[in-house]
Amino acid sequence: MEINFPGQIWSLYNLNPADFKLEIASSGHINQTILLLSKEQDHVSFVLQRINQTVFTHPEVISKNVKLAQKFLQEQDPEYLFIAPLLNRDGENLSIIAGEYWRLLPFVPKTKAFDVLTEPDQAYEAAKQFGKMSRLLKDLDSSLLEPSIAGFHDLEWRKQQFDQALNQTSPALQTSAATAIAMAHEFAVILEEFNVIKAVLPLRIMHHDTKISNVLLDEESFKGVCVIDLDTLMPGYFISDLGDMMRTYLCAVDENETDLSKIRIREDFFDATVKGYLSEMASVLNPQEKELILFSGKYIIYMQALRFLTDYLQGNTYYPIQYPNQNLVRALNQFQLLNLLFQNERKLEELIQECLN
Ligand code: GN1
Ligand code: MG
Repeated sequence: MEINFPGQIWSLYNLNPADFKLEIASSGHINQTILLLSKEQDHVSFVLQRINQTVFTHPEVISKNVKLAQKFLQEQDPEYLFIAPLLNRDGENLSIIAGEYWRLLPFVPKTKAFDVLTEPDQAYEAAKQFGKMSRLLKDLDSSLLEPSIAGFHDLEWRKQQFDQALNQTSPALQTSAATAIAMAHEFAVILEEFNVIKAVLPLRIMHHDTKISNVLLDEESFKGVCVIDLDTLMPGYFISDLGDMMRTYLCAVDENETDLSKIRIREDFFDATVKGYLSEMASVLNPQEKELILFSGKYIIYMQALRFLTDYLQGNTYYPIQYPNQNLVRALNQFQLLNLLFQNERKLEELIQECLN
């Protein structure tokens, strides 16, 4: 695939094109990501990203949120590794070129991002990193940050989008997705619970995309180093972050797995995830929030299943696909994980109690 980006980037960031080789990064559904590999050091030095403006209609909101968090953290915890975009020649963390939004991020050497985890310790470390960021930001007024995507984790809105897509889709897609559609209705109790609890949940500054590929671990020791992808750092509920960890750390296969029999909840990973998160957030979360630990997984996994299914019914305009019914497969995959969360509920609640004590 040809790698295209505006030539002005080089001078905007004082880089010499002759010093780098370019590569396309394959992970991530939303933004286009290009790796800049230093020819001299033979490793990635920078990550160049073009922000998807269909998804992020106001990229300057991301920029503003990140700046606010960065300033706060620099003052409060100067040691904390916060991966913000680099400033360009004009002192901006976002470069607007021909109507497109670009940013350059530093690459953190000797780290690795995973798509699935192989050791519970990795889950502990990853969960701890996301918990740590929320803990360090707990005294920054969340109302100063703005949503970078309106309604992003609003389950009610996601369900409405699904209902609408279902009404408007073709009979053929309604038939091929019948099993997933039935599950979307069956699990709507999660939405009822969400509507009750959201009234009591405090707004905090959350990451909102804590999937396992968004945290960097040391490539040798697997100790947590930092979190990445701050596009959705914005006000929200803690269930958004802990829930997406459950969605992506518990299982040995990811959302793209087609063989649903491979989807299993690894209890030791569940335990490690909750422990890692609480190692930072136990002193921050209130008693009501602590009762919603398992609910966080139900909420996010259900929402992700709905989002994949909605996209399938709408003709795959949001999540890129490699084969025609991939978004349906992803939805069924997530519903299977959700089924297992319910089936194992008692055991998982016991584990949570042990973690809290
Ligand atoms: C998208 O940015 P990326 O590809 O990590 C999505 C998340 C989903 C995730 C599912 C802005 O994340 O909400 O959980 O895909 N991000 C956006 O893999 O929609
Ligand atoms: Mg993202």
